[in-house]
Amino acid sequence: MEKTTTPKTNMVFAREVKEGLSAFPKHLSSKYFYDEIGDKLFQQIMALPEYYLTRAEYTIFEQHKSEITASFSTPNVPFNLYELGAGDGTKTKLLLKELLKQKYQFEYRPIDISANALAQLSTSLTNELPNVSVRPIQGTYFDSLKEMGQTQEKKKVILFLGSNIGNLNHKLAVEFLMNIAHILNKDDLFFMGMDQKKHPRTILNAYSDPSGITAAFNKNVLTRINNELGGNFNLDNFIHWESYNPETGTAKSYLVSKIAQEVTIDILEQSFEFDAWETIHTEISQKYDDAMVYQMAEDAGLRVVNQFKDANSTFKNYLFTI
Ligand code: AVJ
Repeated sequence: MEKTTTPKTNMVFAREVKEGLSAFPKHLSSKYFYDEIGDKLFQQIMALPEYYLTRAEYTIFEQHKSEITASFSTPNVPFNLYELGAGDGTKTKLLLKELLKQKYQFEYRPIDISANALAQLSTSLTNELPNVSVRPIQGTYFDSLKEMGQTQEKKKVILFLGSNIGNLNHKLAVEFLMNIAHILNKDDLFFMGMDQKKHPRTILNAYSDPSGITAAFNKNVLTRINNELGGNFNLDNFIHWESYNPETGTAKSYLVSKIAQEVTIDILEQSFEFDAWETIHTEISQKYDDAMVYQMAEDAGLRVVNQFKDANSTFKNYLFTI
């Protein structure tokens, strides 16, 4: 009989885990934090008192929504509003409301890898903002960018919020921005949220909450290896550790092995040795300043045309064109 309860083995996941745990130092990608459990943990992170990012960006939208939407377009120029990694849309709804109020002609096109997340977002928009026309796109950033580039249509405004770019290292971030530059036409816009350098303690606290939710989020990659690849990680044998380098603006998350141990992953038919206090690097969350942003834009063929910030410059949203 077919086993329908076992999740389909993700071969890309298996290959990347094998590579990451065979490397020195060991690493795993933060993109694997996000499954149904991981999505819920991230929702809880956004509600933590220490995790200032979401609230800061929300405040920027509340305080500057009319200037922000006015910088996107005018009521007589219709456009498509794309959003990469739309999530639950709490912040975007503020902008959508304002666009409706100002009688802009637009279609909202949220893009997400998770069909489930898109379905939930569509339902909540139908209930809360029935006058917004919504056409979701299910897929990876990469595929959807390709699709956007091929369809020569209306003006486009692309949103990439929440400092999601911060999960990419410098080289990958510039490559990503180059892909954006490539699909933008003359009047198109790219609107991106980027967390800013600030007191190192504030940043460390945002990624090491005493309630342990961030630790659980980080360890979710091990849970997924256990469930989806037949691993036998004992989560209690690892601690979550955060570092922040104020010189580079890079926050890094690690899982640190408390003891010497061996972990077996059935699907890989392989065991991996950990020395006591050996690390697995799992995430980077880059913090920016204007000099960095302007340099990255220049390297990618983009131009900063506007920026919006909260009172303490905790967080900024930059508007780019080609
Ligand atoms: C969703 C990538 C913006 O890096 O701040 C939150 C993910 N990791 N706490 C971030 C995250 C740990 C978050 N991003």
